[in-house]
Amino acid sequence: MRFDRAEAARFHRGHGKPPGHAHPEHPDPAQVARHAEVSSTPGGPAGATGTADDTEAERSATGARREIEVRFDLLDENRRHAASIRERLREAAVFAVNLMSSPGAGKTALLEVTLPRLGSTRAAVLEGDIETSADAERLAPFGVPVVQINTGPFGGDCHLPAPLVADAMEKLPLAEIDLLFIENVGNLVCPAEFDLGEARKVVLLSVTEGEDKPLKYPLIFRESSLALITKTDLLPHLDFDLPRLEENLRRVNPELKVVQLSTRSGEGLEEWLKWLADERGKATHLTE
Ligand SMILES: Nc1nc2c(ncn2[C@@H]2O[C@H](COP(=O)(O)OP(=O)(O)OP(=O)(O)O)[C@@H](O)[C@H]2O)c(=O)[nH]1
Ligand SMILES: [Mg+2]
Repeated sequence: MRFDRAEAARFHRGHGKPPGHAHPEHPDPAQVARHAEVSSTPGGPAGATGTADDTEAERSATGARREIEVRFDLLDENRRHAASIRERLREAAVFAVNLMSSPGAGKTALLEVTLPRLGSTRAAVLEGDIETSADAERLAPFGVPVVQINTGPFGGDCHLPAPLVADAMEKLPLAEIDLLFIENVGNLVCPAEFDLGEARKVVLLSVTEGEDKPLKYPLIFRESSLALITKTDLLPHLDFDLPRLEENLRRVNPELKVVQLSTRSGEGLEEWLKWLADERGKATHLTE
């Protein structure tokens, strides 16, 4: 099995799966670890250094080569960083929530209405985007620590990887924070695969996106504890089948809690805030 550098880069950017991926939705690090081979020097016996599952045809096709074995496991590396983040959050008693959705479903808008309503709970935000600090600037007026993470300079990942989150956390006064929101890069696929050490994953789906999305992109709905159906103020203007969406959500994840929410009308805000407080309470209890 070969996993060349182009493929590795493509996978690292979140645009592909590692070759030989046994279960496309629940990557197993052991399955992901591969050998990268770099053919560079002619000469030497064909296939002399080939990996066990090389076919004879592959070996003769590539000819003799000097082989550099590069063992890597991107998901495993992510998992290690996530475990260390989780430990740092536990030690500092910080409850972290990873907000995930398609671009524009309303993650930053949710934070804009949430931050002023947290009472004595001390919040901070990590803002993930490929480019720009626009979302961090939107949250600046709320007076909470906000760190923008841009994945653009690191290959343009369409999700936040744990190593970047770990670095960004260094800039936060964790001892003075109770609740950390991580706004992931807008994408309904990649963020679901990368553990960030968070306590809860929350997926937002706006009513303009279509009721079929849980069936088409199931992983993010399976991984989440809560689904916020956003922009419900727009429902009167849309041909959107809310019961069908709820049924699709249940089919994909019967345990998923679902809250309808609008940052415009205020629908669902109290329920969202209650969920946050309840879940934080449970997590604190678990770590004591
Ligand atoms: N009508 C309506 N519009 C909303 C609501 N929430 C957000 N919006 C609008 O939807 C657009 C996108 O909202 P954002 O909060 O920027 O979405 P986002 O998920 O943070 O987007 P990215 O960070 O780019 O992924 C903005 O124009 C918001 O004003 C809502 O409840 N109702
Ligand atoms: Mg945003």
